Amino acid sequence: MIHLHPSGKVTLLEIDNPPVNATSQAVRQGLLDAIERLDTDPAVGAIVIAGAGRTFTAGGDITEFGKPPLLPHLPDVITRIEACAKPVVVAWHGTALGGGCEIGLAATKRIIAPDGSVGLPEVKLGLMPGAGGTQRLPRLVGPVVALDLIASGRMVGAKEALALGLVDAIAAGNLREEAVALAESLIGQPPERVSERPVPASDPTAWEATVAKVKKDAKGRTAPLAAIALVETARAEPFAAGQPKERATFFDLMASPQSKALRHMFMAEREVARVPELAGISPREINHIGVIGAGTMGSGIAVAFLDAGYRVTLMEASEAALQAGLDRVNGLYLRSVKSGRIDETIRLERLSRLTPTTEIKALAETGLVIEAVFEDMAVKLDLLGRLGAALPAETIIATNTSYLDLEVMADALPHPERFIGLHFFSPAHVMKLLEIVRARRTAKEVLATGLAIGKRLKKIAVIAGVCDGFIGNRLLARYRAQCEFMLEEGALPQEIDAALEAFGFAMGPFAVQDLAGLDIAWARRKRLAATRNPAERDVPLVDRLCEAGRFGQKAGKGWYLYAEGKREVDPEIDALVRAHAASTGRAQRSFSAAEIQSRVLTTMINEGAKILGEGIAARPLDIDLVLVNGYGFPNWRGGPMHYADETGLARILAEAEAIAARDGAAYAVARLLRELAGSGRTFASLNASER
Ligand code: T1G
Repeated sequence: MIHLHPSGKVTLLEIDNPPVNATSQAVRQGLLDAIERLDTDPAVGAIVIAGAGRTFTAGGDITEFGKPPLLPHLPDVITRIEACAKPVVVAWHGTALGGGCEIGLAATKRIIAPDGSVGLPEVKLGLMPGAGGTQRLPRLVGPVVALDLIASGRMVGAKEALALGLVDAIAAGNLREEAVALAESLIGQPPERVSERPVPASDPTAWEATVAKVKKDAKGRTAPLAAIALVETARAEPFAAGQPKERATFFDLMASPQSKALRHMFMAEREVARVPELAGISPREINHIGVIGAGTMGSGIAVAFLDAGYRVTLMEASEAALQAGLDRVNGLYLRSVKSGRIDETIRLERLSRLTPTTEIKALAETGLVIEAVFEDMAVKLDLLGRLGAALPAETIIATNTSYLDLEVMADALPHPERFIGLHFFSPAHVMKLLEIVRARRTAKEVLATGLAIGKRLKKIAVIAGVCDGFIGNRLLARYRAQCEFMLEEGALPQEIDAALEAFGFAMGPFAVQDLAGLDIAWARRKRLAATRNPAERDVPLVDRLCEAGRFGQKAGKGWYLYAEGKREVDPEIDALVRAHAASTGRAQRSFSAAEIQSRVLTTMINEGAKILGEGIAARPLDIDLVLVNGYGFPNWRGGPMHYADETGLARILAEAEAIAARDGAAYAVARLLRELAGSGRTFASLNASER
């Protein structure tokens, strides 16, 4: 775990705990023992601490969290490092995160590799640094910068770290050799300790502005607010008084539901890629892909692939449509340059890998073709027939459909085992979620290739089976309908949106519909009208809105009025909703926010349980990832299935039974929910491989 490399009067202490040198119990013990030994060894004049492998350390071992803490505690180890009578230099490479950053803050000097980065990301796990970070960082870089870094959890690169005073030097060549030389130069000097420094004075306006920003960005999360209090403590009190407060906050947050949820998310994001049945199956190597359809979706997909280093052939039916698509792609890149995300050289390099075409045969040289044409089965079937004829038998063919039946599409293709769904979310180059839809005949190798592509695109790729709406849109359809049912029983759209926004959703469902455009839902309703089961509860309000030209934000009005982009409640909508509600003959009453939340969440959870029972999603964590990364579900609630466990399945079951009794067969209680609640088990117990 800890290796010692003596070099003259300097000893380099190396942390070696793959894959990311987390400060697990054995590392903490090893560090403590080594420091005590080196501190008293007369042959040693100074110490360097470095990390083996790809990174210095990613900090606290997340797999130990939530369990009884094991001795020695990291803060004590770090206090011992700082108390060392000899100079200690930390050599940061890769990522020095959390506890890894805190080790460095206790050193005499810090040196970083040019491509290294450093940060205190604990807030992303619903925590605060617990090993002195909140008390030492303000003393090193000032309270304003410290608060920004601690509350945002962002990592800073070497150059910024130097500019902020977070490091003393950037290595010009060999990091370890330069760290040893720096340590050597300090021998004999009494080590300067960060904890003994005063917190530098700060501009009150800048401080107030940073505090205000942190509060605004917190949006329901408690950890960022704790950052304000802890940096305030550092300003007001000596280190010895501040550290116990930091420690107490750390343990409070560790026990909080928010941190538990965020840790679940962290683990789920990594677990989702582990699909037991695909173990040992090698994905195909693909570097050149084709996209058909250069509308909003298609051009976003093309950009996502270009950004990840692929060659992309973009096809449209006509020159005019192709040009419009290219304009879209160019527009996205110009915006990225303007915002500083990429520079001109990168833009040109990415665009150089794009080949526009109107010829289907130009796609023959690609390894994967994604169709993103109009969402209409006849259009798709016609295209798939032509693709089947024009492409080699092994080319993987993917559809970006969000609702249509993949089995029907697969029938239109020779070699349907190469057919798969790659359901991107708009804007495709930004949104993290990718649903990978497996049809009945999809080959495992093709599925594994889909997952590998998702990883290269840096997306969270979740495998879903074929059903109407897959995982995300199927849940969405159900809970949206539930929101509309409440409109028939006395609630108003703004009340429902406010309740769900208070729960933590980025936007309420009616505001989201206005943003996306109501005509989409309307077109779908018209398409499904003929086959709709008349016994099923249905709310025709969207039809009324669209008939009145209220298509949402783009029309300046939908469920709300939009004056200069600002959302405003419209009395006309209140009247329309009330009149419709009265016409149903249902009893009218008012709804509390808690009631609205409970009904919507239960509907989501019940449908999630059905999806699990049917094998559409493999594990509850897959559903949690879809809702959080594609549908604005607050990550600090951990997704609907995690939330269900936290709420208690008995309570969820009772509400689900009430919904089923009122709203009919489509809302019947999921067998799995009944079974789990009945046997006192949780959804988490089905995340078998999650640690
Ligand atoms: N503990 C345990 N395992 C970890 C880990 C950690 N901190 N970080 C990563 N792993 C595992 C991860 O599960 C995966 O495992 C493998 O390493 C590679 O990770 C008092 C206590 C470091 C930027 O929040 O941000 O310090 O799936 O796939 O994309 O204040 O991991 O292979 O089995 O993510 O190259 C603060 C969290 C802790 C850092 C690397 N630290 N990690 O990203 O690889 S709180 C964090 C990351 C703290 C003190 C407290 C990233 C990464 P497997 P990966 P990557």
